[in-house]
Amino acid sequence: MGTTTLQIKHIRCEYRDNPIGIGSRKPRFGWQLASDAPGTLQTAYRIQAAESPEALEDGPYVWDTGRLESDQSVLVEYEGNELQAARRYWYRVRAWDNYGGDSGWGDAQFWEMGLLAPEDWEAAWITPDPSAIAPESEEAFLLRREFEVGPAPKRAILFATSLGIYELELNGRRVGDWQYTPGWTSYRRRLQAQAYDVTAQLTSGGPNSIGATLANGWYSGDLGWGGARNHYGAVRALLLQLRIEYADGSVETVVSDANWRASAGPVRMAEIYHGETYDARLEQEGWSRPGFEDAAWSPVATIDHPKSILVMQENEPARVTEQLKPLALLATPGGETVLDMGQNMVGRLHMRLNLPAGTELTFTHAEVLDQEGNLYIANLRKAKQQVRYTCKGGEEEYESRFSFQGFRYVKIEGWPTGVPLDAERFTGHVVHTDMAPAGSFECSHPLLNKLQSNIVWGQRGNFLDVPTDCPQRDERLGWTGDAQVFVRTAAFNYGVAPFFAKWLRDLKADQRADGGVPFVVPHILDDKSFSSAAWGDAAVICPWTVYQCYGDKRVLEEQYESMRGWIDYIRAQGDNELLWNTGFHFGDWLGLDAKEGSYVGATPTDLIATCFYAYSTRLFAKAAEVLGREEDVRTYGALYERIVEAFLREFITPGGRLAAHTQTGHVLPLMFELVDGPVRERLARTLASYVEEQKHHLTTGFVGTPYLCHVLTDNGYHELAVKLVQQEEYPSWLYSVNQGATTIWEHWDGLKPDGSFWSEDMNSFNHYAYGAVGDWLYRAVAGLDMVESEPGYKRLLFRPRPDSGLEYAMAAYESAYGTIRSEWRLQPDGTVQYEFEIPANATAVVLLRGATSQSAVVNGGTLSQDGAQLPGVQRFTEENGALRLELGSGRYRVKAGLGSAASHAAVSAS
Ligand code: RAM
Repeated sequence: MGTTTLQIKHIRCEYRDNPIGIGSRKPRFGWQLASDAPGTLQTAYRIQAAESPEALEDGPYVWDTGRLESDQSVLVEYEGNELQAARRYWYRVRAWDNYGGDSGWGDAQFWEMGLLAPEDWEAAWITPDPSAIAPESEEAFLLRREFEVGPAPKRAILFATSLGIYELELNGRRVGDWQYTPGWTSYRRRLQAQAYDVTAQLTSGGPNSIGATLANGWYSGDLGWGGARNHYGAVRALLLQLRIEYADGSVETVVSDANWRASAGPVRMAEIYHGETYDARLEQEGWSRPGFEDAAWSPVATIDHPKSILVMQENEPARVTEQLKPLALLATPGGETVLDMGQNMVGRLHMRLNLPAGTELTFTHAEVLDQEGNLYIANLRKAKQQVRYTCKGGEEEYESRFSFQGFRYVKIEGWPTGVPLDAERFTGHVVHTDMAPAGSFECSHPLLNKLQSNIVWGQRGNFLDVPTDCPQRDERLGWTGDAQVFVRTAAFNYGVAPFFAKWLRDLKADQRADGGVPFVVPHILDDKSFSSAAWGDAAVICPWTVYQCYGDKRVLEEQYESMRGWIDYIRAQGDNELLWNTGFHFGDWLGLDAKEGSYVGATPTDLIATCFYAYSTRLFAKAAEVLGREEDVRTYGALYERIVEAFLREFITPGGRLAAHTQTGHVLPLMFELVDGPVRERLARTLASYVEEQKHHLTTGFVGTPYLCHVLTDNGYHELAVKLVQQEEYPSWLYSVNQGATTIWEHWDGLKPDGSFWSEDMNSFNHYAYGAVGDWLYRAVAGLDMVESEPGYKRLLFRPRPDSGLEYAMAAYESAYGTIRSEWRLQPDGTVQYEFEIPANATAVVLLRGATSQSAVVNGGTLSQDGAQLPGVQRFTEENGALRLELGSGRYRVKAGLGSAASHAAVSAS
């Protein structure tokens, strides 16, 4: 035992605590270390896994790494005996550190495997007999079955999936709290199954009953703005398998088969876009409990549907994550009764009612009120977002479970006159993929803090199993471009590795043989809706970003051929393999410099396409390097160089001017580092002058906006970037904030200064794309970043910029290693107080512009001659007008001067 207090905590399997239903045959493990000693690094670890907690003590083990000298504490891959379907494994982890500390064994954890192969499924796909219930009916139908359970079941796991959305009940109680299962994937090739531990819900030694409700959902409901239904098929079906294990090791299985019964139920209509119609009088008391009389129910039919497409749930499930109380009950000038939830949210309205039986209520959901203050629904296009509820009488509770709405306001119709309407009876249930909250950003500017909140709400509203463009109109699709621009910001706010890993597998599944990438994933549009620059680049940028933010190499391995496919696709376009100047592109979508009547910004699409081609090729070459694919490193590295040369020849004049006079045109080559030296300086200067000429306004659209502030900051114009983001007049981020936005808008002027709206055909008030400025707030304003060569926040880069016009900024982030924090605050005496937090087994480079080693005070001590004397401080140097500290884990308070603006030359982090 060493002298330190090394502890092991937060032990995870595949990003989760004690998960069940794991589909990977090589799950990965991670843990965090805690220690009082600054500069703690892991030097070795040991993992043991066994089939019972007892066997963890002295075997037999299915895996024992022995003591392994390694600093890896994140995503350590299983390498033991072959794992068996539906089996639970126990594991424990121990670590040693650089001070000789030994954590001892951490608490025993488990993970449990799901069904792994088609043969593991004994169940049959079932659907109501079509002669009794029409397969294409709008209603959600019910399926049920009774079964016997022997005495003292030890463990019962229920596996289920469906064509359509299902919800299960067991003995009258809901199974789990997951919403909209099985989620949305490229259903033709991939369908997720869920696993639920229902041991506690079973009645031991007696009759039990399962009930399932099955609605259309994404599978067979209305999807896409064309009004088409049945994208994946017209027949909904359920596949269910309950595995009951007894103490003596025997196993019984209850499956979906021809013995089930079917019926219509209270959900008369349920659609993702349109809402739900529910007649509570049609509820059948006790339908999912044993003993229910189902003689009047109809038989079910079994159908053929492949089981080879089944995968276990890959990302976190969607859940109700927050409940909002209405802010107000409004009587609008038009005479409407409207609940104001105070927040543009996604999910559904939960209600407690006590009205006469047969009362019919209608709830219409909307994002905004119009100029007069009445409900505005024109921007929903064909999506009805309407819930109709017929009361059964007495105290009753309801929320739509097979449809979700994007809304802040709800109009209530049909409330009986004379009965007071109490807003307290309504609650907004916020639903999204239950990603682990990760980051927070705060600064001295209240409107920027509101912007950050709006970005987070935009993410919550649009990360409902798939990264969607918007959650309210007849769209709600996995637009690749939107996901690509937002992924880095998303990864700051929440843990999104499983969420993107899943979606990227769908991208790969829907990618064409020629490498073309659909506009939306899952792909449900027509055959032509493929392969726009900056949209298709999601195939490369998203996996790379997940790798960067989590150090997750598997996502690169899995997507590698998909990434290459996209590059090769571009290369094959037109007759010049180095420029991309053919085909359809969305361009700088919604750029303000677009011609009248067009959505495509003024930046030439071939410039955008070639910039992204270069960028994706470079990222692919980097991925090849990470995975050790030497030949690809050479081939694609050389291709990248040639694309850059071709780009320079085509778009930069011999004098170093860019041939496109737009902000976005300048942003891209700077951001993607296609220009260097004097050309870089000139482009940056020109970009800055455009922003100045526009009086600190942007003109950028989807493609330029995410990077605009970054390139200003990185090229010596940080103050200008801060001015830009503080701009309150239209067009700007804060314009919408001042207009009362609680989410990010699709258009800079979704709501115009006079209260009128942008055109109703495309005006979402919950579109996260422009929220992509969030990652700049974290990285550039608060200074929380990482060194690219040690991804996943193994080596941090703190580069705070107090010389910005703000007084204070703070960012915190829950990394795989633990909490990271960067904070700075201007002091009345003109110095800056910095605070940094670095978790164990991570290190940091800190760059403090204007600070000197003579005057800086670190945790109350001076650096003086021998920096190593200060605990945790490993090295310090002064370079390019900045103090550079290398720190080990721990908490640091640094007080330092700010220097003069002139001393703030670009400082690098290598
Ligand atoms: C709109 C979507 C999305 C965008 C595409 C090009 O329909 O809302 O945000 O990526 O167009």
